[in-house]
Amino acid sequence: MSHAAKHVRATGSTESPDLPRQLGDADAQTWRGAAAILDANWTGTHTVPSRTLYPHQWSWDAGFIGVGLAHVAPERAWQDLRSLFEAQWPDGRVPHIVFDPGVTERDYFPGPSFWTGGTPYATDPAAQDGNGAGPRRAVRAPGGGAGWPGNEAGSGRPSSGIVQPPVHAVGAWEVYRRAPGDAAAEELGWLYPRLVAQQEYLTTCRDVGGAGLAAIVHPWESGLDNSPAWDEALAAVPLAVEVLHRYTRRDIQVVSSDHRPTDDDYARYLSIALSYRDGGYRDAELGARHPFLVECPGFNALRGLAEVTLARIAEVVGADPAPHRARARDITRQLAERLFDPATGMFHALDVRTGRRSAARCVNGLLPLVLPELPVAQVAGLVAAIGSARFGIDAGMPVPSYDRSAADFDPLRYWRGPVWFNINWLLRLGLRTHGREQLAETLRSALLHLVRHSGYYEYFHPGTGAGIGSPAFSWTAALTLDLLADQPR
Ligand code: 2M8
Repeated sequence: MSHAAKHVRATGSTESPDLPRQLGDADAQTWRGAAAILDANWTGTHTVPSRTLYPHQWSWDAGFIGVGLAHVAPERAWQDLRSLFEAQWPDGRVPHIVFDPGVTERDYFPGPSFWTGGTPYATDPAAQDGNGAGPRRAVRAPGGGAGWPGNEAGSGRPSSGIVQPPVHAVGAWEVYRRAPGDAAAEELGWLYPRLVAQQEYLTTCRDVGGAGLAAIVHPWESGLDNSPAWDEALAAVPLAVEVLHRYTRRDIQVVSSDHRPTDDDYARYLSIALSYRDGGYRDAELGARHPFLVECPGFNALRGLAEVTLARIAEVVGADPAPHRARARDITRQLAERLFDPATGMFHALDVRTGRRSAARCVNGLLPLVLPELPVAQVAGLVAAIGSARFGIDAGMPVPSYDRSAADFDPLRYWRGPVWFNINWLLRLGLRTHGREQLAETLRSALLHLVRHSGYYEYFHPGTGAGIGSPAFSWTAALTLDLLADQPR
């Protein structure tokens, strides 16, 4: 029996005792399929996004996975979040990947040796490429969780040095809300100071532009890795294709290269990451030395939503909610003043190095809808954009990752057109926050239609709805559970 299967038996979640009563037979089957994927992707300590493409733990994936596990295995959701936050760095950053020492360097690139610049822990003696081979030795990324109170020894797992959108407060809150009680309150109490430190890091160390918005130092930090939102800023990064001679891409060995970033883009991704790494992952004076610094509307909207949610969590754990409310208000105001374009009715990424906003209409520009105090006129602009032919859900398809009418809209390539479940889940939350129940329900039905017909894929073709990328994808399965549980009454 596999390790995952053993654990499933131990936690007993496969039979879905929490199957919502109101589900018909077809929905019950969709529910069981989703729960089984979360079981299969559970390693015993954390959930991987996908067994084929992403064999480690990813930061924002863990937040969305928590939302789904809340329905079928809340104790596993807490363990998953703990496992991620045990790798939090002393400066508060939560790394975008926490590596599983049981997985070889060959199984994912860029792996630990890339991020640490050290000797990899690869146990595969055949791994002799630039991805790193060497003596069997564990390395730990700077920080590695060591030094956090109560976690002095660190997680013992190496990590990357960049971050992802902070959706963990939302994930934790959903787990608590769906299955409250003393044990859940205790878990929230453990997480709360860590979530606060994560926000503190983003607010202080990443305010490179000086206006109160956090800058991302790599497209991967946005979670929308290959979005056209980064094209302009990325084009200014010197292209050094030689970097691809030193490293071997793993992604295009697993899925079609037509669906993934081009080699030129990938070379730039690597050189930006190497620049940050070689600067010791320090954030001081980034403006003077780092080649990519962008204020992303999606990232900052989720940072604001985290503060809104931390205010709720603070009330449960006996902390003061007021500073969180104030910070959520500040972030909302700064986003509204700095990244909104009245001409397009949506938000756009801003290149801190040039002060220019990207003209591209990308789905991260719709995400500020999750903020409850967004000015009414901006809410109206976003709702109009969501309903327009550019992003419209009239055709029965959820919102694509990029403007359908753009000349370079690409229905297959990663974040440049396809439909993503997590983003649409957030948009539905935003629509509900602003009382657009009918549109929210249209979106919920369209999302469920996709998984019923195509399966629980990583992303979907925005025309045909066909599944693309990795099958049996954790956040798609997790959020499916949440959408099924959340039937309108
Ligand atoms: C994708 O990103 C990773 C790098 O972090 C990759 O392409 O290898 C993105 O879709 C990201 O948002 C996601 O968290 C990750 C794992 O699902 O995959």
